Amino acid sequence: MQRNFDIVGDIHGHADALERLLGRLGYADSGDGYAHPSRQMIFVGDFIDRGPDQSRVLAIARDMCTKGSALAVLGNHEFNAIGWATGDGNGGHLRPHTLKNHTQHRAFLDQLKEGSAAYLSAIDWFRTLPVYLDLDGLRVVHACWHQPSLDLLRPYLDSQNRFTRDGFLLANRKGSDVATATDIVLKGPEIALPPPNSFFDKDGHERKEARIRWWDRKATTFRLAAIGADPDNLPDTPIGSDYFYSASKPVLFGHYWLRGTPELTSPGAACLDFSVARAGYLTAYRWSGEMQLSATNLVSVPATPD
Ligand SMILES: [Mn+2]
Repeated sequence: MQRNFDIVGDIHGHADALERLLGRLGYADSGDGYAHPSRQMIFVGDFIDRGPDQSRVLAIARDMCTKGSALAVLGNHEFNAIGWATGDGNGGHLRPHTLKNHTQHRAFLDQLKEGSAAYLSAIDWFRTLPVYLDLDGLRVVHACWHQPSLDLLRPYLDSQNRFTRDGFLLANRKGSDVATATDIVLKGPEIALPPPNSFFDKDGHERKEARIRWWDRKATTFRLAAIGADPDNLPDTPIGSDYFYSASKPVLFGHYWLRGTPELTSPGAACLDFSVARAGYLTAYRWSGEMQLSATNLVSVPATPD
């Protein structure tokens, strides 16, 4: 039987927006968690960090996953949360407790109360999330579907595409093939700009690598493909990368903090992160078996109701 899915972008602790979106999509909570009579939800990850109601977001999503009303994949923020909570065997942690890492994770640590039963339970749940879903007619991943990276990760994932214990350790070992592939899949590919080109990101840091619009097959030059850089500062030279998605099965993903009114990024690859955590939109795609995605199937709610 054809399964119908509503795929939802990054939530980052915005439980009110999630509940409004669930309502818009016809999911109701009759006392036993949110469910839809004929559809399932899929979360693209990044439930946590930044937003005000992270515990409530986790309660809603986890309950839906437990009861079969939803599926979910691992986001880079959950990956980082597991690393923050996991010892490295030398008195430190897989994700170092630096000021920068703490700042990024602080709202979660404060709201869940680091070390509490609720906190440990959330980390345990994150460990059960698959890196990707390859379903009948549909693919879901947090940041980028890149088959060579997914193939490389294969030995480090279990039969349900979750990191094995050793796989997770290697994925945190900077510079390893496994860590590089994990970064591409959970954070998206970056390509070195031809020297001497560089640009300054939103935090004022000079960057010599650019994230690219891997979902847009027409974005063939640095100027067209780079994200977060002023196009005038980028060369008009071809990228020449294997990151562009060309499979016939559509892929849905989040992660990219896109701005403005939600729109379809591509008929074969749709980003669903329209920055609910920056006063944007929480966005879903209502998928009912189509091979070519359509903008008419996007459903959004604003971060705060009008
Ligand atoms: Mn992300």
